[in-house]
Amino acid sequence: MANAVEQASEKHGRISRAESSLGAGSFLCVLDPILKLFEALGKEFSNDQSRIRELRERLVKERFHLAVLGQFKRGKSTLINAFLGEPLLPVSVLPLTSIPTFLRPGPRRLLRVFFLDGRSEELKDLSCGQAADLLARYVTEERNPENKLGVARVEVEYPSSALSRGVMLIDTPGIGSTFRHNTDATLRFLPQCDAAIFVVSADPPITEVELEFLKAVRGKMARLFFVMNKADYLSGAERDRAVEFFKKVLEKQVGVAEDEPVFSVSAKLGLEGKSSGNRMLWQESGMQELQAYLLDFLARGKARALQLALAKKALDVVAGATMHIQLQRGSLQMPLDQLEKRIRIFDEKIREAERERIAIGDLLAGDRKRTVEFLEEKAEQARQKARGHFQGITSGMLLNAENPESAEEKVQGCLAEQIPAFFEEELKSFSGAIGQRVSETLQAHQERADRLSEGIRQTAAELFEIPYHAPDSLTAFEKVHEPYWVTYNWDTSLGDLPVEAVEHFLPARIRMRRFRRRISKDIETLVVRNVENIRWATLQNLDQSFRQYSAVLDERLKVTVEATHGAIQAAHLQRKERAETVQSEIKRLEQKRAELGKLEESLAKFADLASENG
Ligand SMILES: Nc1nc2c(ncn2[C@@H]2O[C@H](COP(=O)(O)OP(=O)(O)OP(=O)(O)O)[C@@H](O)[C@H]2O)c(=O)[nH]1
Ligand SMILES: [Mg+2]
Repeated sequence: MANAVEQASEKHGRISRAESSLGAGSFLCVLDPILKLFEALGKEFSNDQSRIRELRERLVKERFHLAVLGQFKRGKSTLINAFLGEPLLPVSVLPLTSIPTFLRPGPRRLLRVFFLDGRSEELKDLSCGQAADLLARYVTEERNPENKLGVARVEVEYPSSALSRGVMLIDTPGIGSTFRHNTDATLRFLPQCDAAIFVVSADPPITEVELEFLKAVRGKMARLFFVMNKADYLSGAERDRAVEFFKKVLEKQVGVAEDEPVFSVSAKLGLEGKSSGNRMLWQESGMQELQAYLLDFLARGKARALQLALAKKALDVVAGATMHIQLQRGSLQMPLDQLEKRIRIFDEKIREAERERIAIGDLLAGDRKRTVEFLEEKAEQARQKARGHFQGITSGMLLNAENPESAEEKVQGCLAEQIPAFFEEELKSFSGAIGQRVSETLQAHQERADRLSEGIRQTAAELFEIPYHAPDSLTAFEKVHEPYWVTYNWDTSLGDLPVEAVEHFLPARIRMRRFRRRISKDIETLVVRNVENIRWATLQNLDQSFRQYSAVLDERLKVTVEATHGAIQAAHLQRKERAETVQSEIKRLEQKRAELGKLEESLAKFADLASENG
């Protein structure tokens, strides 16, 4: 393995260059002064401060996300299976993976499923076959069509050396298939990736969709690796030509460096080789070289790539803060009559934004109401289904029963046994459907809210003639989906059925009829109680999602207004009430702006390196 690492590194000679450019720990030396500077700037910058603090935490904890990306059916899942040496992830000739699947090393196989509605489920001590079957159930288009189960993501812990060094390997849904929601799932998930393996296939050559996607992805990743899969379709000479062609396209159309390696592999043969212990096949498949290169990168370049990814996010925060300072300074310097004129225009913009926020609130309330109606419909369907199911079972049991007393015991036992599994399954499909609906609804509002915040910032930038910075989106929505754990206690029996004393003296036929009536009533009670259990919990969850989302929107708008309108008004007040302090404040802001500019330059160095390597 060491040999292959050396060969691969020497051949591609890239990692060492990145490694030597910036020393270890230097990123913290930039982040910490930024934090200090925000602190010195005052509480108006506390939001910027907490965002940088979050990035710092990720850096210190070294949480590194390496995604496998590409168009559908290029062999992304097969490639990960080849690394693992086992057919864990579902693979098919049809567009398949529909949910991002996170794999990390762990002592034993374990699966965690996170649902869109915030629930999660943990399945432990699995064999490879069991884990593969469960994965197929949750993450494939075939068994979870259009994500009916409402799965947000799945995490797998897996004992494998291919996943060592604290990396989270992520299988993603293929882009560009007729299943638009799969493309959306991957696009939404991109901000969480630090680096990616971009998979194309030798046959056919790269498509327009892949190129567009690649262009969009490139700027977001600290590091991209290029893999041309399915090399077994081509002869040696054809393969070389295909790689050359791919490299040219990357260079000309995406601006990728000429010496960027492209790994030609056959994931299929690699999996065969690794799982059967056939070293020759593993080597010939090209997988050995790719794995060696990646392991070397992870050993030497992972920390760096994580820093680079975080640098980009930090640059976003710094650009926002810079705009804030510039607004403050501009408002202090501008002739007073001009400032007041602009404030009047801006006041109007803020009032308009507030009206828009109210309109969004109304739409949100309408959507909540419609989602609750949808939930009620689903609850009714669940009641009908449960009624049909349990009455079907009991009437089958009662059909041949001769003695009501022994039938009663059997029916009760059977209900107690079947109810938990039936309602667990119902809960999954029920809250899955609601979770999906809530997620889609809130996503639409997210875009509206983004436009609202952007409009305010843009107006401020235009009015005060400072450069405009478009902020990163998607942060508000992610926060809404914090997972939680729930254990349900299903109602399985009503205790002893009340039997009237007189009943013992009635003929068996009549006792049976009475018993049937009673059991039917009791099934109804059990169905209503258990469905209510699901309905109530889902309704709470739904309400919480809408409430939290609304609060996040308000907070976001408040932060934007404070950083623009608030900054300008504070400057105006200072000029009116403490005119003598204005000059020293301008000086202080200029000094802070200069300091922040220097720190921004250092951050940009990290980001530049990222795009150079990407
Ligand atoms: N001949 C050949 N077939 C391969 C290779 N890798 C994958 N395949 C086949 O290509 C098909 C798609 O593979 P998957 O791994 O499911 O592809 P994917 O990119 O994960 O697909 P989506 O999840 O739909 O995006 C399957 O039939 C695989 O067996 C390879 O190296 N050679
Ligand atoms: Mg797949």
